[in-house]
Amino acid sequence: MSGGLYSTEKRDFDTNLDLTRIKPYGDTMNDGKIQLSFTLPVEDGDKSVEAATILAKKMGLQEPSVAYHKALDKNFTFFVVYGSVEHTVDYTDIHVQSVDIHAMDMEETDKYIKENIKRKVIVVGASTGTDAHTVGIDAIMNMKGFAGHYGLERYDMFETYNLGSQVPNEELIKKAIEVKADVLLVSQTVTQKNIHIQNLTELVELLEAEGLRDKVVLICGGPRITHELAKELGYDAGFGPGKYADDVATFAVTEMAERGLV
Ligand code: B12
Repeated sequence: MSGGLYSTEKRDFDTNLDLTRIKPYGDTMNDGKIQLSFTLPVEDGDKSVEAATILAKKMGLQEPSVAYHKALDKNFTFFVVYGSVEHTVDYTDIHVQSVDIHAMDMEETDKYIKENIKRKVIVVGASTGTDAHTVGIDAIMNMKGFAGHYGLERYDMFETYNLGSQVPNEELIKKAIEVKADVLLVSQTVTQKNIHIQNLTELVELLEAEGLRDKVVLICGGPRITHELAKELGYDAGFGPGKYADDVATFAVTEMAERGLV
């Protein structure tokens, strides 16, 4: 995207910008200003404000100031701290793996399926493990879709099964076998204690044990899922925020056609 927000070319609106040494932007270029929030397990008051300031200094923030603090209850206080970071990042030296496709729209994808797969594509999706967040998987699958992008249920050429949330991996696999799924969609929102890695890895292992891994297109998604992480965990692709049914549908059907899963 030449000249766009993510361009690595020199931008001319601020001559102080050096993409080999970027810093957070607050009010002026390179001021390094950031804001962070956290909770301390102590009573609200001058002493806990000082504790928050010391903590921010120890984290490397220059001139930290507590902009906001509020008692959550007697023994817990929430803080918002402002300060500057010294560190810089060489933006020109960053290379990330992402799904490199031009997303087709709904009509184009339906046409692609009719011409290349010649039957309906069967999709089973769920939020797995203990994860109760459904909005992400619904955004991809539901008829009405999300942010102006229709979900897979609306496509003529997808047959979809959205199993909802807190679905054990075994149940997802059982459904996949029952309906002869071509594509499995897994949503993981909660990442505390790396529970998403555990759930996602377990699913790959179970699919391998059932001899199913190579027979399906396996896709995961969620707010902290990157394509790189998904590939590392043995998935075909991973989609995070800003990705919609169009991206997922395009990837799934082109992957099926390329792998001869027709
Ligand atoms: C709504 C919500 C809830 C609701 C969920 C209701 C529901 N039916 O979904 C309720 C209240 C139940 C809930 C509960 C909890 N929540 Co909650 N919740 C949220 C909240 C506010 C919004 C999430 C959301 O709907 N986002 C909108 C969707 C559209 O975004 P998305 O999921 O990222 O989806 C997009 C992409 O990621 C991608 N995508 C997502 N899934 C998939 C799947 C596939 C296959 C593909 C291809 C793409 C894809 O496509 C989507 C569209 O672009 C977030 C905070 C926030 N503002 O994000 C916290 C948040 C996710 N929750 C959090 C937590 C901690 C919890 C609880 C543990 C709280 C508690 N202590 O009880 C519980 C967990 C319950 C459980 N067992 O899972 C944390 C997670 C922190 C972490 N890193 O793990 C967050 C970030 C809040 C926070 N700041 O602490 N939560």
